[in-house]
Amino acid sequence: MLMKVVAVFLLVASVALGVSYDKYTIKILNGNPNNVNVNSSPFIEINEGFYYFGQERVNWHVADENCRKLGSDLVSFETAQEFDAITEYLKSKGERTEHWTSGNDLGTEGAHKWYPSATRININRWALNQPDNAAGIEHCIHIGYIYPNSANMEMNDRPCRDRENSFLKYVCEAPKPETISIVVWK
Ligand SMILES: [Ca+2]
Ligand SMILES: [Ca+2]
Repeated sequence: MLMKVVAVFLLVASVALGVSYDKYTIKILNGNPNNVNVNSSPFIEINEGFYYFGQERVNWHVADENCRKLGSDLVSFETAQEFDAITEYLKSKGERTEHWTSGNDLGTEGAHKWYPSATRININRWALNQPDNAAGIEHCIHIGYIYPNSANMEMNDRPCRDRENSFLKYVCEAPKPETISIVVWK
């Protein structure tokens, strides 16, 4: 009888020990909370996002290809704060030229979305009377000083390609970094 009790006790003890700790504990955090030194070149960190400013003047499709070659996409401004951070950066560099974003209504006329997330563009940073789909051929969105008297950079739709005003610089946005920490008992 005593032997049986001891055997049961040992069994319970071993089960208890077996679940008392995990050999590995994995934790995934957004961003780089421990400020680990990361080489993000050629992307520049602005407000916790990483961006590349393409200097060649190309049509929207080539700009999109160039960003994807870098493992990124044309920039999507999900928030007004992100838009303001990037335009402030360009301003600080004395940059007044126009840049392509990922925004377009190539899928459905009038339904302007960011690409490739297909989320509606809902920031209020359009230039006056834009997007106007002028001549029925403007389906890609860029930022710049749209009118001669524009005080700030704003958004406008333009022909994506094949027109003399379809060749612009561009902004790429890298995927958001995540930090994975692994705690190991050794
Ligand atoms: Ca973004
Ligand atoms: Ca327009």
